[in-house]
Amino acid sequence: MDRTEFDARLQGLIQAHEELIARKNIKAPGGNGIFDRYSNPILTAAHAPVFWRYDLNYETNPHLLERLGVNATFNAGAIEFEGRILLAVRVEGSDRKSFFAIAESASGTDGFRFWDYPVSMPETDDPDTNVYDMRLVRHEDGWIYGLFCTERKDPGGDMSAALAQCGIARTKDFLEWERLPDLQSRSPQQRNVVLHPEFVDGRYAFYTRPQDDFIETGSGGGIGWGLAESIERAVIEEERIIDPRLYHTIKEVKNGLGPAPLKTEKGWLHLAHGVRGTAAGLRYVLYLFLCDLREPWRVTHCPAGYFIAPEGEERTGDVSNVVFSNDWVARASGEVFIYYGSSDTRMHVATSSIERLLDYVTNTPTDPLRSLACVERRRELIEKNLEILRQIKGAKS
Ligand code: M1P
Repeated sequence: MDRTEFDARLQGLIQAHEELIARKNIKAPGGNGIFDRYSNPILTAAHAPVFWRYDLNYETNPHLLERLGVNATFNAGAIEFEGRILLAVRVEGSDRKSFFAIAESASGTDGFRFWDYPVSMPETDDPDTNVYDMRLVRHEDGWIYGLFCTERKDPGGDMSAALAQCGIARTKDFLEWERLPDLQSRSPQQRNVVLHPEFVDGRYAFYTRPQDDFIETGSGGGIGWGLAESIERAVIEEERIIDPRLYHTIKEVKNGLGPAPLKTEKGWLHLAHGVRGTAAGLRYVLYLFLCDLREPWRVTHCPAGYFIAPEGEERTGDVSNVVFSNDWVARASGEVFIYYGSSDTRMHVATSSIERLLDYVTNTPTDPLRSLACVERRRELIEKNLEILRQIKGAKS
């Protein structure tokens, strides 16, 4: 490639990237009243800056080849910071290693642009092989915490055997990160650990997801709860399951908390993922539940079934049939931005409001766990609705 061709191709790459970022995102038509999807993903691998991927020097890269590919951008932490929305995105290189990078948007629904440099997350004495799925929490102690999964090879296992634990870091500006020791608990593996934003009995409170194996939760599983005296050396001595797995539900195989809960007048509002097995593999959906304000470990409402399930292009990707959320943002207006990854490939946003979510979570019946009970409940609704429709028809004639 001569210099003129090189320059033209580079201009083309930069222009295509700018057009992608400038693309407006609008609410998708339809919807079920509970939340609104947006038409486009908010982040894809193609949103990674051109200068992260290509060597732009003609002398060292005369064919303008991509040197460091990006495979996917998904499962982001999210926070409102100085009036803008920041995402701590899980960026996965083509070498399979994930890292965090901050993407920023004024609207929260489009225009996300990565900061120039990804986060260089400090390591502990035991270096992480892979880090991912950060939950951002503004804690009442004054710090912003990022809790994430840190994965290392299991020295006792085969080539794929890994150990997952909870990494903890904190920041004030998303530029400097202080890494703290990993969370210690009695479980051999931990993923989907979330920090509660307030002290409970003067201690740090964590939602956990104990599991026996890297993929399988084993005999236990479920969303757990535990307290630690300190965050500088976080140790959970006792873990109790507050939201267990259940036979023939959306969370039969496993579940895990998404973001830290939102404090509302009716309780702590939670978003979580539930996983069930199918002949085509695992299916990940999102669900909501509510916990008591004074006893955040006590579930008060749990609507049956899923809140968001993969749809359309969300269904396919590196790990298909997955929606996964690890953060949401409640704005002062009551609007809620729900950020979720689809099929371990891209990021989306859906919007709702605290009012709509509380209506959904407090008025949707729980799972009766039997087909006949489900039919009877649906018949009651049909009967009431048919009466309303008869009245409407009568009023018209
Ligand atoms: O591949 C689907 C998801 O699998 C894991 O979630 P969980 O521990 O609940 O099974 C995580 O690796 C997550 O990042 C991923 O999206």
